[in-house]
Amino acid sequence: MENITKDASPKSVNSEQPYRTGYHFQPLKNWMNDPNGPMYYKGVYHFFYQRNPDGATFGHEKMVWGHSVSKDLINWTHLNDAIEPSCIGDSKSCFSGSATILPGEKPLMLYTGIDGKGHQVQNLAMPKNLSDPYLREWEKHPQNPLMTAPSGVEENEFRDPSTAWQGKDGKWRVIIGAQKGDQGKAILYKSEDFVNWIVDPNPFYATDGTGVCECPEFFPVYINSTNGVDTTMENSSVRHVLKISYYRRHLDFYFIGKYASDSDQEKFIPDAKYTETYKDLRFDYGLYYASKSFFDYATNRRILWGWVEEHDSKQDSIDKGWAGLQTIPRKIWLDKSGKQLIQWPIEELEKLRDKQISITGETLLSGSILEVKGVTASQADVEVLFELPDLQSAELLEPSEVDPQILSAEQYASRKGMIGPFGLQVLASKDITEKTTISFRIYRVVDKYICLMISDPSRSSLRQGLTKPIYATVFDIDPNIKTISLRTLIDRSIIESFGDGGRACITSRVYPLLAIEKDAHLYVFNDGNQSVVISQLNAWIMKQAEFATES
Ligand code: DQQ
Repeated sequence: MENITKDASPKSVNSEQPYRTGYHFQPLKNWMNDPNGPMYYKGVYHFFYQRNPDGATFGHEKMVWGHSVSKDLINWTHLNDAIEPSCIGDSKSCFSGSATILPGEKPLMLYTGIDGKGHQVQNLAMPKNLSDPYLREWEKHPQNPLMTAPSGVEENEFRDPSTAWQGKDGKWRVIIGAQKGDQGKAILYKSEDFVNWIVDPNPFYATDGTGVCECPEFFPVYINSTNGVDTTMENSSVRHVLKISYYRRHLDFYFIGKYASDSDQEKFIPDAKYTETYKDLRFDYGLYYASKSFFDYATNRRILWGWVEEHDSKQDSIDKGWAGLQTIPRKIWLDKSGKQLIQWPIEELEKLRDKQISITGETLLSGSILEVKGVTASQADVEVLFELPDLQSAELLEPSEVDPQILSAEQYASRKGMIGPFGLQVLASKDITEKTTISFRIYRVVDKYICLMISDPSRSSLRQGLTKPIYATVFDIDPNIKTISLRTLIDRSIIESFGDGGRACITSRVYPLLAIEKDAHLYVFNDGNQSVVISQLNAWIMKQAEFATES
């Protein structure tokens, strides 16, 4: 790489900026939101993202696409902005979009522009020089905008083209998020040449009462493999996933189902409808939005990115000079049950694992707390396998009580549990006045067992003025289960937790006052009546990822 400067020494950045992360993706400064157009091209991973070039808050009328490249999805070089307002289709902003790699290794970007009237329209951008693996320069198609809001779609609620796929008839398809009245929809367009697009009169997917569907995604997953698959694949070896970011709830939901491509009305038929209850499937039950995945054909993985916003104030963002993080890229695949996706941090992250502390076969009696000593726990990767007691002793719940919202509320959480809560206390101060708790608690419901997983930052900071919601989810567990795993990625102001091998994920943002740098501690605890055993715990201090800037 020529003309690369390493960004300011991490130490100095972090002592003034305790909440800047050590290994999660961040630009040098300013506001960042949605991941855009991630892809692999000629040996290089590309990551684009929504960015305000002028400041640390969302840039109404001036959003651009930031651009960074990497060989391993962990260490990054920031390049110049890739897509900025420059044509009639995007004079007021370049909003989110996706990459499609056409046959012959030709990457194209479909993205939303805000035009001079403030309307949302869809544009095409192409790399200027395909022999540059960094794809530093992008140009706009002269016919932009290629799509304006069709009838039945509001002009201000028409955005975020997905990655396109090719149907059996050879035509390209793309879905775009939209709204009419209170109905949210993903509308389908088709094209023979990627430039002239024709809207399908029937929505590909629609939900009443949801408001606009942002950042829709549509991709296949193998039924019997953890490998990823190209977006165009359509045969009996795959099922399809539709992801919608519902603006009104500011949450990402996904649906597994059937791509009815042969019927008169080409559409997606989900196995389970959106219910607006805890039963809806989500990639992450914490702070997480506008996610975007891509098929990494170099390693045959589908990799998912997600935006994690701030939970301190707007003024804090201005003072910090930045806002917004991305999760660690996660490999995703269909669970053997076919009923949900599984997620796991990409294995490249493990290169950053440094000093390791292990605990094996330690019993955690009721009410015990054990410090994991020797690990600077402000930047760590922790994996624990808990051995469970006999499940028969689990508390009984009525089916009507099975709701993570109810179970994580004070009234239930304050009751002493039988099996759990047990788990980790992370980014904790020495005296534990500050801590974020990630816990499991097992219940019996009629003839099955469920696990409640909670990420609770309510005591994460002595600072005032922070938003500290308790996040929770429940999932069924096998009645013969003997162990349950928890992996937590701790990185100064972000905590990403993966329960039961990636079946349930929860991300939180925290801003401790005491538990920073060397003063961040890590504990394992058990508050349930029954003992649990730490079958195996491994905690690694995480090295700093490299972030460089090309000048
Ligand atoms: N963010 C983008 C929009 C998208 C929203 C603008 C989702 O394109 O709908 O920054 O966070």
